[in-house]
Amino acid sequence: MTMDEPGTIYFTGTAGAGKTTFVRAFADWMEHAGYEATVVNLDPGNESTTLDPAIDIREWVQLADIQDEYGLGPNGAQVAAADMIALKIFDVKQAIAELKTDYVLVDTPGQIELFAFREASKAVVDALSGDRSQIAFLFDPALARAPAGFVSLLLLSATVEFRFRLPMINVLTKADVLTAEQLGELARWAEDPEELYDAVTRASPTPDIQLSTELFRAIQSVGPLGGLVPTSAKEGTGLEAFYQSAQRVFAGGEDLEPSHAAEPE
Ligand SMILES: Nc1nc2c(ncn2[C@@H]2O[C@H](COP(=O)(O)OP(=O)(O)O)[C@@H](O)[C@H]2O)c(=O)[nH]1
Ligand SMILES: [Mg+2]
Repeated sequence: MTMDEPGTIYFTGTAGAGKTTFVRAFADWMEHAGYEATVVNLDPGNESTTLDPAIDIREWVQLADIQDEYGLGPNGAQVAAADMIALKIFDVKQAIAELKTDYVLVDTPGQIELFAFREASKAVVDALSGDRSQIAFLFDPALARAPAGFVSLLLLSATVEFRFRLPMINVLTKADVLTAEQLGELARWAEDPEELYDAVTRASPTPDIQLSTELFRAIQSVGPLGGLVPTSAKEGTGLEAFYQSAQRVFAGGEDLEPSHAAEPE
C-alpha cells in the first residue's frame, strides 16, 4: 500500500436505493469533517442535479450520442455505455490522479445489473482500484423490510462481492422512513441468519422449505453480514458510523476483508 494512494469506495445497490443521494451527503459530511474527498460519477444516465461530481463519465460517454450513433433505445444505450466506460477508464483514472485526493467516492449506474453483471465493470473496477478499495452495498428499505426482500439483497450483495473480490460494507439507506422497531428487526436479521430464517418462514406459510434451507445454508457459510450500517442521507444520520466502518476496512487492508474471505487456518 502506498500512502499517497487514495481510498476508493464504490457505491452500489438496486435502482433507487439512494446511491447518488448518499454519495453527495457523505461527500458533504467528509468535507465538514475535514477530509478530502472527490466524487466520481460513473453513471452515464445520472440525472441528479445535486451530485456535482468532480469527475463525470458523461464527459466521455453520452447516452444521447450512443442512441443516435448506433440507433439504440435507452436500454440498449445503457448497456453499450457500460462497455464504453471501460474504454475510457484510463482517462478517468488520470483525471483522478491529477486531483491528488485522499478519498474517491464513486457513484455507479442506477441499474445494478449494468455494474454487477458485466465483464466491462470488472475491468473498470480493476483499472481504478488500488490496494485501498471497497464496495458499499446499499440496502433500500423498500426491499429490505420484508424478509424475502432482505434475503434477495443479501444474495445480491454476495454476488457483487463474488464478482469484484473487494471488501464490502452493507449499508441501510433511508433509515428515516423506518420505525425504531423496524430498524431493530433489520439489525437482528443482519446479525443472525437464524432470525432471518425464522422471519422468512413466518412470512410465507407454505415456504419452499428445500430452497429456503439451501439458500440459508449458503448465506450462513458466506458468514455473517458484518452488520448493516443504518443511515439517512436525508437527515444526515449514520454517516460518521459509515465513515468509521470504511476506515476500519482501509486501515486493515487485506486483514480486514470479510472473515469468510480468509483462507481456513
Ligand atoms: N426518505 C429518504 N429518501 C431518500 C434518502 N436517500 C435517497 N432518497 C430518495 O430515494 C430516491 C432514489 O435516490 P437516488 O439517490 O436517486 O437513488 P439511486 O438510483 O440509487 O442513485 C430519491 O427519490 C431520493 O430522494 C433518504 O435518506 N431518505
Ligand atoms: Mg443514481
